[in-house]
Order: sequence, then C-alpha cells, then structure tokens
Amino acid sequence: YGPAPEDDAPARDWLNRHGGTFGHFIGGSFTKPKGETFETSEPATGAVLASIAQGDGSDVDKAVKEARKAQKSWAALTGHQRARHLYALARTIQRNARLLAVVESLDNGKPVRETRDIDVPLAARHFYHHAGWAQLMGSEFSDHQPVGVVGQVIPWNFPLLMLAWKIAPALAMGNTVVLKPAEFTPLTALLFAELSQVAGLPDGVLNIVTGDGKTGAALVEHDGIDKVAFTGSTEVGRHIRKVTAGSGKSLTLELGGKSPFIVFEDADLDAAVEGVVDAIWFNQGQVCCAGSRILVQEGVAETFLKRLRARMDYLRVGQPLDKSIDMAAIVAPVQLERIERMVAQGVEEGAKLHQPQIELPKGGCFFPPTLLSDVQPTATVATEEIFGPVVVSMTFRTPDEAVQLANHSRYGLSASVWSESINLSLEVAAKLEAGVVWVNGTNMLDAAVGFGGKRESGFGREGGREGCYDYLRPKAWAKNKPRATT
Ligand code: TXE
Repeated sequence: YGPAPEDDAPARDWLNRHGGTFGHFIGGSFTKPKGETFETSEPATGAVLASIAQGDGSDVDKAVKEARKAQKSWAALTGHQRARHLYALARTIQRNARLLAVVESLDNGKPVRETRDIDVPLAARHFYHHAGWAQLMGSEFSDHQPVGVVGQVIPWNFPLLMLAWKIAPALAMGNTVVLKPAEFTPLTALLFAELSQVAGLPDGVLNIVTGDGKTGAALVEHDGIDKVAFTGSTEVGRHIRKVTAGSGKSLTLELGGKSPFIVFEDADLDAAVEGVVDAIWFNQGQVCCAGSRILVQEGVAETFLKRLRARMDYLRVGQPLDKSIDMAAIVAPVQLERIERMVAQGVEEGAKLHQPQIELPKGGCFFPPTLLSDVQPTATVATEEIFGPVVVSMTFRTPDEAVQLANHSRYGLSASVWSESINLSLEVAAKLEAGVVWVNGTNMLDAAVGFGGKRESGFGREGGREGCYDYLRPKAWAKNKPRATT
C-alpha cells in the first residue's frame, strides 16, 4: 500500500559522477581531494555515501583569498545585477528540486516529504526574496556598505535551507562567502556549489570548505574574514564569541533552544495536538525552534495529554525515501545516543514516559516519538536541549504562571501560544522572552520574517529586512560645501 518510495537513482548517479569523492569548492571549481578525508553516510542504513575532504588552515586560506578577490567586483555590481544572479540561483534550485531533496534525505536521514515540500522550496524562496532586497541596495540601504568576506558555519539539521538562509542575504548585500557545512551533511552544499556554476555565479563569490569543527575554527579565526555567521550549539557559539572578541569581525549567532508550547484551557485542543506533531516530530525534533516544552493548563491537561498519546500511536517512523512516513532517521549515532541518554535521565528524574508501540526500522539511527510528562521544571530534560523527537510536559494554573514557567530557561528562541482568546494570546506573547512567537501555530517560518533569538539562543536576525542589515555596515556621510575658488 501507499506510494512507491522516491527514486534515488539520480542522486546515486550524481555521487558516481564525482567518483564518490569530493574536494572543496574554491574559486569556482572543485579542488582535487588530497590529504585527510572523512566519510558521510546514510543515517537510515549506515551505508557510506561519499568521501569528503577534511579542510585545513591552508584550504580555508585559499578560499578566503578567492572570496576576497571576487568581493570587489561583486560589490561593484548594481543591486539589480546581483538580483539577477539570485533569481538564477533560485530557479536552478527549483529545476533540481528532486535531486536536492533526495540527496538531502539520504545524507541527513529526514523524510523526503519534508525535503521536497519544505527544505527545498524554502531554500529557493530565500533566494527569490533576497533578490528583491538586492534591488533596493541603492535606496533602502544607500547609507550602508557590504561587510566584505563572510565566514559561515552551518549545522546538519537543515543543511540546504541553512545554507540558503546564510548565503542569500550575504550575496544580496554585496558580500562574498566561505561556507563550511556540517560534517554529517556536506552533500547538498557541494551539490549547490556545482549548481551555482550552472546558474552562472561568478567564480569566488561562493566557496565551500568541508570538514569538522577544526575546519570551522580555522575559518572563524581567519584574519581575512570580516564577519562570522554561525548556527549550531550554544557551547560552540559561546566559544566563537570569545575567539572573535576584539577582532573587529561582525558576528551573528543562532544557537539552541528549549521553546515553550503553551496550551490554555480555551484552546482548540485537537489543533494544539496537531501543533505538537509539527512542533516536535517535524525533522525528528532536530529543530532549533522545536516546541519541546509543553505547558498545559491544569483543567485540560489530562484530556490534552490523552489525545496527544492517542495521536502519537498513529505516527509512522520509516525510511527517509518512503513518502508515507512522518518521521525518519536521527542524523548520526552520536546524536541518537545523546537522545537515549537524556530520555533515560528524564525517567530517572521522575518523568512518566510514553512511546507508541511501533516497530522501528532496523540497522539505522531511529528513535520513536516520545512524551515525558509530569516533568519538574528544574529537571534536566526540562531545561536542556534534547534535539530529538522528545517533548516534555508540565502544567500551570494561571497565565502568569505560564509566563513564569515559559521564561524559566537560559534560552529564548521561539514560543508558541494556543488559545481561542486573541487578547489572552497577545498579552502572554508580549511577556515571553523569545525572538519569535507564534499564536495557534508553530514553526511558521518565512524568508520575509526575521528569525533569531535572545539570551543563550544567540543574537542577530536571519530573513527579512533585519536580516539584510546583519550583512551590512552603516556608513555616515557628511560633507562641507567646497570652498568657492576664485
Ligand atoms: O553541534 P556543533 P553538534 C545543538 C543540539 C545538538 C548539539 C550538538 O543540541 O544536539 O548542538 O550538535 C561546527 N569553531 N545544535 O555537535 O558542534 C561544526 O563542524 C567553528 C543546535 O553537531 O555546534 C558544525 O558545522 N565551528 C543547532 C557546526 O559547527 C565549529 C544545530 C555545528 O556543530 C566548531 C546543531 C568550532 N570550534 C546543533 N566546532 C541549532 N541551533 O539549530 C564545531 N563547529
């Protein structure tokens, strides 16, 4: 029953065309892989997909030099000219949507339904959207200048989409880029680099250096970088902030979260249950703004959690290319172990565990949808990011208590409020310590809306007008009238 799995032959062909080995993409072409390499594999099966170059300081140096060389002429283009390049990138993503979606699903383990319907279309949308801003360079941003060469480090949870979030505004505003994808998921960045050549992007405007945290560190610390944009763990973000302090580099950080999902007693409970599905089981919960902390009002807590458990029993966990599943694989064994460890700790600390009795696929990194209820606000699972398909729940009595519990976190990325009363929703939303608040919804992301956090979730915005300003530097101009000459 159900649709046939997505065809992976075009993706395998693409890997084979590269002989299963990839160098860095520097100055418009792939380097010959030499020196140290690492393997990227399918989290759903453990099978190796490709061998990838481990970038060192000299690779980063070459990439930064190429980016510097290209930056002057890229910035000298008019905004309209740069917009044409961004439109071309967007259209090239759309033309290769299926290939990108399958490569992403294989490398990351996420369901192809999500890569096809969310990751890839949103990535294209980011380029379209920022092409619009590029055209306003001479008016909206006339008292600003590009930052210069930008070093970008991205995580593995949305490899192509995070690349688009980072690259589109940077290029639109006249910067050139050296980007390092995450070591678990380098493939769509390399495929995108290849496609950027097809789209006619000038050499050196985009450079991709692959590798692990050491490569990321070499990029972040390189003297030739004018700005660092990082998305990843709070720990690495904190470290990057320290090492760039005093360097004159601009910095934006998009880090972890433990976002509250607040259900008031007048909420449409069925809609809120569907909201939880989207908040925590989308992308196996590996989402920085995942609604991972349910706060439900006491009077409806029992009914709500009962309906949620019943809904969980219908979630399907399967292979990424199976179009009829809701959840697929966790990105890597190390992340799976972390999730298992944290859930065990939650139970030890007194939480009630619910996992549907479903059979998980064998041989890969799979974890079932999980609810930990009756959790204490101070428990580790209530305060630390799990970054997996695990939601915790607590109860509250009054709106004030809901706000207090919601804000009891070192993070401040997003929040979701569920109520049929718009007054109550907005009143509560205003008091939440979060960079983004959704009412009767969750994960409502769009290129036009600035995204970013506060507290230990980082600073800076991505998307919309505010996101563009993070890739510009203001410049004030003042002049005297020339002295009259006789
Ligand atoms: O993240 P890292 P990891 C959280 C989530 C997850 C945990 C660990 O809780 O369970 O972090 O994931 C590069 N200088 N998030 O270990 O290490 C690294 O190569 C420069 C939330 O994978 O932060 C990768 O490209 N770069 C998050 C990127 O940083 C360095 C998404 C992220 O890896 C570096 C990912 C260094 N010293 C994890 N060390 C979110 N906000 O969405 C590593 N990197």
